[in-house]
Amino acid sequence: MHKRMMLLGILTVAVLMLVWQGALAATNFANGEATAVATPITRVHDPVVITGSQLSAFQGAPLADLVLYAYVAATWQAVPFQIDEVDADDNFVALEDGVLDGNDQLAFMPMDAGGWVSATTWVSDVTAVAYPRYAITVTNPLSPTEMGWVYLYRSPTLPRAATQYIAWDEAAQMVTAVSYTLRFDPQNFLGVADMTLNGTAVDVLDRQKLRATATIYVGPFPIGTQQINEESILDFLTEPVTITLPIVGPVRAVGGNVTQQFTLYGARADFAISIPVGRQDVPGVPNTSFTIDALRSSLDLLEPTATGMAPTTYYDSNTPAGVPVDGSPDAVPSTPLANWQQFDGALGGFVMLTDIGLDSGTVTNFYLDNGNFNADDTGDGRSFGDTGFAITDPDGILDIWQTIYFLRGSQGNQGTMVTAWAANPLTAVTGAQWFEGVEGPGTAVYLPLITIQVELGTEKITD
Ligand SMILES: [Ca+2]
Ligand SMILES: [Ca+2]
Ligand SMILES: [Ca+2]
Ligand SMILES: [Ca+2]
Repeated sequence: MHKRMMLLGILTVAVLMLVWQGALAATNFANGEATAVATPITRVHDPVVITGSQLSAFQGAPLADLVLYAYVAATWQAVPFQIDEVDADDNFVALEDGVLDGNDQLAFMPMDAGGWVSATTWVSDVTAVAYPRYAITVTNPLSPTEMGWVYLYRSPTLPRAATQYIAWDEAAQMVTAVSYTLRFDPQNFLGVADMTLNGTAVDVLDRQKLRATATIYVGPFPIGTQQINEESILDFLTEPVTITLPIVGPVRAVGGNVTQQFTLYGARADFAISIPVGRQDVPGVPNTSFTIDALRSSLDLLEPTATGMAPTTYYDSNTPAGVPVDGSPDAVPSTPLANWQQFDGALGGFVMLTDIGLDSGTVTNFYLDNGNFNADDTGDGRSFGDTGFAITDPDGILDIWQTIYFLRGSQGNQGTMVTAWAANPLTAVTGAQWFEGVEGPGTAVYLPLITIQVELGTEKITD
């Protein structure tokens, strides 16, 4: 009985909201605006990604003819966006066929979304009005009153946005994004060499460090162990480790190959690496094989007092109060596995989320803060909050997914919030519309869909 009453209450509020939404739209119509404004979306790190299958009216359209706009302060504004082609093997490619199909991806940033406009308010462009457009409703599931709208038009003549959130210099092996730069040094070692934060010029990172212990076998017999680091691993790799990013901006840079994938945004970087760690033949050496017994990947800062990052604090899901990154050792637990790790310094910081897939093996947290010089170490020979993960006795295929969210400085512990961002991507609903009130499929249900989505997200209804 109580349940039914609650359900009735939900339906009543939903219907009331439909009426209210209709009244709002009508009022704006009377003022000649035909627009509505929601609470703007406050998230700036995560993109909105829509697949071509959500844009069925544009299937087969030349990608060069599609252009994204938002209605902001009563003006149509071009929105930075890109449509990346994905081939039948799910790989991002610089050029597939140049036309939209189901698995191609439209990407843009939520803070570029604008207000809602009625289906009769269009850009002033002769070509655009001859085709349908897509109204795309973006919602922040962490705060569902935060909504925004963008409109995807088909027109080769509508101007494109000039803003770039990311740029890649292949010769310098350096990505320059809104909130960070990363430089790689493939001639000398594997991994990230330099990192700057929030428009400052100073490198805050000593380098990414790799450590591995391998056992070498001749036939079935172990003949010794070999220590490998981010420098010596170059001797074992037959492929060059120079990074190519065939897809670059304005919203993201995407690249990689079967074993490693990069997706870099203005304030977020995603890495995915897949490598075999079971027993393997040593290339070019008959009857010889090796196993990986231990593996570590970590990011080691430069001394914070020297880079201007001091005070820098390290946090992780086991260490919520934080410890100072000052070269003096700290008590940071190696277990249980931390689902996030964070640096917070004066110039900025980042939260690193790591997910590891392995057939067998033991994964632990790695953290080392020790400013004493160690002649056996690489880089500057000292460790300032050297942070990452370590694996012992791995077997099978090792899959590593890492996402780094770059933050402003002196924010304190942001781990829970960033973890929630990663777990709750922005959602997008698409609806095709036709000019001059010509209603195609989707238009008729567009408004009610939005309204119901708004309502189901509010506290009042679920209470
Ligand atoms: Ca395509
Ligand atoms: Ca460096
Ligand atoms: Ca310390
Ligand atoms: Ca160091």
